[in-house]
Parts: sequence; structure tokens; C-alpha cells
Amino acid sequence: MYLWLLFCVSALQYAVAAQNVTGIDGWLRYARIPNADSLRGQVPGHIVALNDSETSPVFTAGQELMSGMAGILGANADVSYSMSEKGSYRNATGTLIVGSMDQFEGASIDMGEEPELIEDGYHIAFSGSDVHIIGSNQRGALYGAFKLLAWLAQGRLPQDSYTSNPDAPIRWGNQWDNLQDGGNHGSVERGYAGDSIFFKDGGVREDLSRVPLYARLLASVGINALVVNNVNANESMVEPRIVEGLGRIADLMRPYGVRLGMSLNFATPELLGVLDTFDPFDESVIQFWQDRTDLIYSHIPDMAGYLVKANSEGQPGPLTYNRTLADGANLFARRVQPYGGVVMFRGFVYDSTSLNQTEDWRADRANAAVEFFDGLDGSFEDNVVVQIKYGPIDFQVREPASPLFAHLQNTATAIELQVTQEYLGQQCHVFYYADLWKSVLDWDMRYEEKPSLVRDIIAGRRFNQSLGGYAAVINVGLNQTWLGSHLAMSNLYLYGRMSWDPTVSGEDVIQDWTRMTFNHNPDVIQTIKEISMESWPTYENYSGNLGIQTLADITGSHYGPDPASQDGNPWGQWTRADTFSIGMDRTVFNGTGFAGQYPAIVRNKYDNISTTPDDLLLWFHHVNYTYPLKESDETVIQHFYNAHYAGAANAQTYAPRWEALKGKMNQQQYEEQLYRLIYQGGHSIVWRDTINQFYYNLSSIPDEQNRGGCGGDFPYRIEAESMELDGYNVTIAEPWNTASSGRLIAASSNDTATATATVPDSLLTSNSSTYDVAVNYFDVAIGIAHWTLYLNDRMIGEWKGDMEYRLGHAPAVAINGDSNTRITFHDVKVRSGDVLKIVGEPEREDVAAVDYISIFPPGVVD
Ligand code: GCW
Repeated sequence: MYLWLLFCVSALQYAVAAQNVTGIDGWLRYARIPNADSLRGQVPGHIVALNDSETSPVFTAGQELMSGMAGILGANADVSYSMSEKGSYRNATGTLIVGSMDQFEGASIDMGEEPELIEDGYHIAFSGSDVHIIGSNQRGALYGAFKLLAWLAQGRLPQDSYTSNPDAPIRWGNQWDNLQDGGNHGSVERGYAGDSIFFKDGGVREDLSRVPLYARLLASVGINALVVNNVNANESMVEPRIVEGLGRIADLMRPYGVRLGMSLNFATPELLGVLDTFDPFDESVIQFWQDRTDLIYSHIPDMAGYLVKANSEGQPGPLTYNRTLADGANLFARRVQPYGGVVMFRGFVYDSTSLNQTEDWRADRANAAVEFFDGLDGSFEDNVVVQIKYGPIDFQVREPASPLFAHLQNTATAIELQVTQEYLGQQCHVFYYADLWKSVLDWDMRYEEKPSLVRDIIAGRRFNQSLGGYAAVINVGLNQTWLGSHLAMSNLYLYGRMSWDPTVSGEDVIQDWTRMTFNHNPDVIQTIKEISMESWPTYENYSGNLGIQTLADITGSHYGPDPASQDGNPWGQWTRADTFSIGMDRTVFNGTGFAGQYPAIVRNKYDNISTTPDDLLLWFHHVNYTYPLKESDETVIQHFYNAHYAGAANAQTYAPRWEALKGKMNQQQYEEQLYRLIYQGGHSIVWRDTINQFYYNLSSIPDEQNRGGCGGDFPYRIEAESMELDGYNVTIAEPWNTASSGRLIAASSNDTATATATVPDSLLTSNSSTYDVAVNYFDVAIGIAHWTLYLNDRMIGEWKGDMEYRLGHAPAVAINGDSNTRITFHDVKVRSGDVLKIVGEPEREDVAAVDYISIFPPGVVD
């Protein structure tokens, strides 16, 4: 009876556990693998971690190995903390020993041939029935333990010894967390997964329970430091009450070998009211920073360093006092230098107020970084690393590598990547970064006509720097999935893997990740791999092509389509699109001169239109819409139309491909991701139509195939503005092209509104008796409107405008490309003459707006 009860309880636990894969464990679920039984006997069940201090990464390694082996293999492993204890275990066949090289030596354990390790590297050796995980330091030992567990979680255990060293010493995460809500974009700037896990109400959270879970994920892929606050930094960061809280955060990350870093506001002494200057040469300013740095290190002795954004986008900096950027960086570098800290000084410097598009053909934000850093190479302290965004503009869907990488031969550099998908669908569209990052990391600058890959420059190999590496803006939040969507987490995993070894294959990484995050089902692995690998070209197709940039709303959300927003403002993300032509002329001869910032071979390639690859054509050249491409027989404008139709069509396949995985993965993961893939399918059509309508309107050049939005009609649509309206008004979207045919309907008061239409014969040309019925509507953040769709008074469906709670992208504040979205009802029996009716119930600013209804046969992309 008792046993039976026990069985029921554990079966129940298993069932509950199976229902809840929230994402909180990321790829470290330690789920039981199919071949657990055969692997179990191959790993020693006795673990010796050569450090019994709970704050040490080696102690953590012991704990992880124990729980990992229990979960993955169902093994009843045990852990002790010295070799002398090991004898007390039963079934002592072999020992798994983990520790640093020093600890192995201290315990007189024969390591065999001494492995060649650099900082953070590790060696895994199989000697007889023993397994040794030897780190160059304690952090490396933990990385080795995570490596062993990753093998097991993927159902394999190599028997050859294995040595792994990181490609670069700096592998940092950046969080853009504000101390409180209501910063520029809420509590995490450009974060799409809820509030900060670190800060709340202007201070450090009491409840920091998410911090060790995050540090664990970071450590498992070799990320060794985390800057916890926004580069648009609050001056309070150095106040004693905050520093004390940062100390608590650092304590929670230390067992994972993740050191804390922090962003500083350059004007802190003045903003705090302590001094009336922040001149980096002023003795009292120097003393101020010395005192604060001493205070910080008294709480956090292993503080990784400072991150500084200066003289960019309104942030204060040394230029105010006619000091150079190097003077500014060195102010901090000298303070942290005795403590072993570094200063990550951002290369993202430009003046967002001085660029004049209409009067100056040569004005170019892309030029700014090299110009601002001109003449400074070599004047930075040794512990300064210039942190450079991958492209010269700002995390766009495609950019050439920043030329600044080729200008600093006597200064350490790091590349800045984004895991958060600021311009790339904000975790509501699938975007797997592998190939995009590779396009930059493998970019060859040909400095002095020698191989000069960006990845070799940042690793310090090309210019003999001992520092350098990687930073990525991650921006997790309190959401259980960390980033807002299950699939988005593959990018955090990828970031760790690629910053450790930039030559890894994106395909291998996504498959490894899928096995650990989902399961070993070959269909699951195959589908996630395919969708992920297609995601960049797909998104690029329906956003911005040929190097024109993302074409999102760039003055606000950076999310939905708004090609007009690029031009006519001082932000400098211009396209210079007019009625005949498009693109930034960045040539030396006639343009902004940007191409001339690259070393000669690269400069000549991109300065010359005939050798510029199509995918960066409009980045470097201004051409007519009718300009013929090299790699296809399209013109520029025809490529835009074709690519937008192709991209949106491919995005339509994601949800059905996912649905084929039903029952093959955990239900929660399945459903939450499906919701997003369906959303993406609808939003990709909004992207397609907005961009096509915009460029067709501008150029007046019709699509060769006469498709909707670019010269032809949308064959399956009933535009809402053509319906019979009661309580609805016809209005225009802002900008107009974010609505189909430019117009839509919105409730004219707070009362319920209706729109009706008779289905015309012309829409129902297929033999199918059932159709998909899609409604494009606008879901604005403030308020939750409600819609009901009827066919001949039979309800087809109802839905709410609650995406602001479900999706997490930048809140859609108006009727535009952020808020335009789609719901689709499948298998609806429709006959000509049927009456369609939409009933909208507005609430506050959510005015139950409708763009159109589309009725199309199954399988068709409308
Ligand atoms: O592109 C901009 C982002 C800002 C960000 C800035 C930066 C933190 O829109 O939100 O500010 O880049 O990288 O500093």
C-alpha cells in the first residue's frame, strides 16, 4: 500500500513536471535521456570536488555534476570534497574528480601529461575508470563540468581526453537594466521579457532569487562577467546603498564564476550634487572616482570592471571639457587597474543632434565612430577595451563590420553583439543569429593586405593584444523564459558557444541546444534547426533588403515596419529614398567617404559598385530603383517586392511545421512557441504590405507580377473601410502604409461598433468548400478591446486585444505597424452571399480597429 502510494506520488510528480517546461532552466533542464541506462555505468558515481567552500565554482561544479547525473542518467551520484573521503562510498568503481590544476597538484593527483591551458580553459581526461575535470582555474573546472554534462544531456560520452580553451579572455554579458521602471523604455531598455531581475523601485531587489539561476546559465556556456545595469546609467549606481546591493548580486554570481561589472554615468559627481564638475582632469573628480571605486571593491573584491557610454545619444562625457575619449576612459581605467579591473569603453559614439540630411550629402552617422576615435589609438591605458557594435550603425539586419576594428592596432577591442532582438522582431519573430554574427566575425579587414578577420582582431591575435573579446546585450527579464520566447534562448546559448569558439557551426549549436532544451526527437531537432537557419534570410526578406537596414520604426519602438521613419531626422539611419532612387552613397569619390574608412582592399571592393555584393548594395551606393542586380535578374525594386513576398510566405510555414511537432515535445513549450509563430506569420504580412505599399507609392513602378500592395489588388481581401459601418469610422493609419490600402476602421466612441459585408462571389473562386478567414486588426497597448466575428449570425470566433501582456514587444502605442496583427480561423464554410459581421468593443485607447478580412483557400498565402 505504502509503495503503491509512493509510486502514485512520483508518477504524479513526473506528470506535473512533464507539463511544466517553463523555460526557467533553459538548456540546463537535465531531463532524462533515452539512452540513460547504457550511459549510466560509464560515468563514475563518486564525485570529488576539490573545494568545499560553497562560494567556489569548483564546489558548484560538484553540485551540478551530482544533480545533472541524477536528472540526465537517473544516477545516484554523491559528492565529497577531498580525496580522503572518497573511500566511504559504496560501489566505489572510479571517481570523477573536478578542480583547478593547482588543486589537483595540491591533492597530489596524477594528471598524466600536463594539459596546455590558458585562463578559463579546461581538460577532461579519462584514465581507467576515473574521469578528471581539470580547470586552468576554478572557473575553468566548472566549465569542464558543464561540458561533461552537456555531452551526457546529448546522450554521448567521448572516451578521448578533451582540452578546450576560450578564444578570447573577455566574454561578457550586458544588461540594460534601469534602477526603476519608466526609464526610456521601461525597466529593461530594449528588453522584451518583463522587469529587471536585479532592480526595482530605484534600488536593488530584496528578492534576488533569479540571479543565481541566470549566472548558472551564463557559466554553462563560458560567460565570465555580467554588467548588470544600463549603459544609459543612473548616477545612483555608486551610492553606498546601491553598492551594498550590488555586493549581494555579486555574491550570488560568484559561485558560478560570473563577475559583476557595472555601467557608469560620466557626470555622476555633478549629478549626485557632490561636485560642480565632472572634468576628468579635475583633482576632486579623480578623488571622487577613487573613493567610489575603493568603496565598490570593498564590497566586491573581484568586480570585473566598468562599462562606459560617453558623449553619445545625450550621455555626458569628457568632450564637454575638451578632454578626449581616451582621457575619459583612462579616468576610470586608472582607478580599477590596481584591483585588476578593466574598462569597457563603448565605440558607439555619435552626435544625434548634428546630422543634417537635406543639406549635406556627405553627412553620415556611420562615419562617426572612426572619426571620434581618430588619433586616440595607443593613448588608452592597457586595461581599456573599446567595445564596438558589430556594424557601424546599430544592430541592423545586415551591416558591414564596423571599420573601427581596423583602426585600433594598439588598443584592445571587443565586439558588441545583441542577444535581445531590438531591431529583429523583439523575440516575437524567430531570429537565430549564427550566420549574421559569422558574417561580421569572419569579415576580413585586409589590414596592410594581410588576413585580418574581425574575430582575430578582437581575440588580440592580429594586433598582439592581451585583452579583448566579446560583449552581448542580453536583456533577460523576470519572464519564466528569460528572453520572452523559448526559441530566443538559443541565441544566449549561441553567444556563449561562439564567444568561446567563433568557428563553431551554427547548425551544430542549434542542434545541441535543441536536444538539451527540448528533447532528442529527430523531428523536433530537424524542424528547429531548419526554422532557425532560415530565420535570418526570412526576416531580412520581409524587413530591409540589399543592405538598406531593417526599415522598422526607428524613432520609437524599433519594432514594426515604418520605412518612412528612416529619413528626415537627425538619427542618421538614412536610406535617402526618393521617387527615383535609394541607398546611401558611401563612396569616397561622390559620397560620404565611409568606404574609405576600410583598409585599401576592402575599401576598393565596396567603393566600386561593380564589386559590391548585392546584399550590401544599398549600404554603399545610391542607385535608381531600376538598377539591375548582379546575382539575380531582378532590379532593385523588383527584388524588394519579390523578397517581401518570399519572406512572408516562408514565415507562414513556421506555424504548420511547428504543429507537426505536437505531442513530440512538452506541451507548454509547444503551445507558447506556437502562439508566437502564428503571430509572426501574421505580422510578416503586415511587414510585406507596408514596405511594398511604401516603395510602390514612392517609385510608381509596379510589380512585374502585379501583386497586392505593389501595383495590383489583394485578391482575397474585404477592406474594412468598404464594409457597412455602424459606430465605426474610416480613418488612416499613421503612417498610412501600415494599413492595407492605407485605411482602416476604428470605433467612433466607447460604444460597441459593427461592420458588415456580404461575401462576393469573386472571392470564392476555388473548389474548396472551406476557407481560412483572417482578420487583420490593431491591438493597441492601453486598453483591451474585444472583437467577435460572425458569419450569418453564427459566431466564428472572438478575441481580445491583450497582446501587450502576451507578447512583450515594445508596447504598441498607436495604430501602426507595431499594432497591426492578424487572427486566422481555419476550415470555415463560406458561400457567396454570406454575411460577415465584426462586432468591436473598444476600451480606452484600444479602439477595436480593423484593417481587413481575408478569405482564402487553405494553403494559399493571401
Ligand atoms: O540603438 C540604441 C538603442 C538604445 C541604446 C543605444 C546604445 C542603451 O535604441 O536603446 O541605449 O542604442 O546602444 O547605447
